[in-house]
Amino acid sequence: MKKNILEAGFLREFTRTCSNMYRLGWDERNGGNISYMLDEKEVGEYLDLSASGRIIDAGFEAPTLVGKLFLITGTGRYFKNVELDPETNTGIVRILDGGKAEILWGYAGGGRPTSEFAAHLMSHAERLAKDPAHRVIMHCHATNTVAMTYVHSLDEREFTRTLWRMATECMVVFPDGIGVLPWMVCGTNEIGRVTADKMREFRLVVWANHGIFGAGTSLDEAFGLIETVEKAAQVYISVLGTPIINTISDKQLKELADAFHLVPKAGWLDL
Ligand code: 2HA
Ligand code: ZN
Repeated sequence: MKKNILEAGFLREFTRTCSNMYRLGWDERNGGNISYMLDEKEVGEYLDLSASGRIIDAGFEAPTLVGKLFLITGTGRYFKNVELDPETNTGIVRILDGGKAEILWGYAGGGRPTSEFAAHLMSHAERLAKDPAHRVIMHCHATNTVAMTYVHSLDEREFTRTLWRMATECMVVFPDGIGVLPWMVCGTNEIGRVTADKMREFRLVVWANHGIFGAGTSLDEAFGLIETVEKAAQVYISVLGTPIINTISDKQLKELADAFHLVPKAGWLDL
């Protein structure tokens, strides 16, 4: 007898995260998407994993992810509605070889995973290669982060340095910095590939004039990364145009990193 998946801890945490992000204003309409790599044994308590499901075309191959299970928001679905009806607005897929995926649960009524499936899966493959504990890729339209891409240089060293200064937390949360991509058409394998390439080096990738991607070993970690960037970007937008008379120096940023035993991205502090 299988347990009720609507009561599964991983599903509850996922749907609550979508609600939080919606209320923060980061996921208007169908904006944003999350994918969460699940533990097969845990999912097996809720679903019969030997039953075969609807096969979909993923549009690309992710050889190192074959056999892995992901809980992913659905394309065209609204974060606002995920917690109310997870079975329609999200789904669980198993990655198959040959660029296919099998729907094991969800996407009721004929849905499928997010339009940013490529960016998610390619990024999972890169993060997993770096860190076996990696689990989550999260994308949203965090307002101040997007605003900042209109008025700040998109040079990733400069972008990161500005954020490091805008809130003391930043150096502690993302000493490894932020990757920044110029505006591109979203929902394509091309943007997926360049995002994943950045994910080799960074856990955070900003898409100029669009949004941000965060990677983490848990939903909380990916969310916390994005939340910290967004807070600092909010401070930046709040003081924009006003002469800065107090800031955090590179020497102080180094002291901060040392105090927390962290190594800032090499060469990104002027010491
Ligand atoms: O899911 O956010 O980037 C809708 C989007 C596309
Ligand atoms: Zn988006």
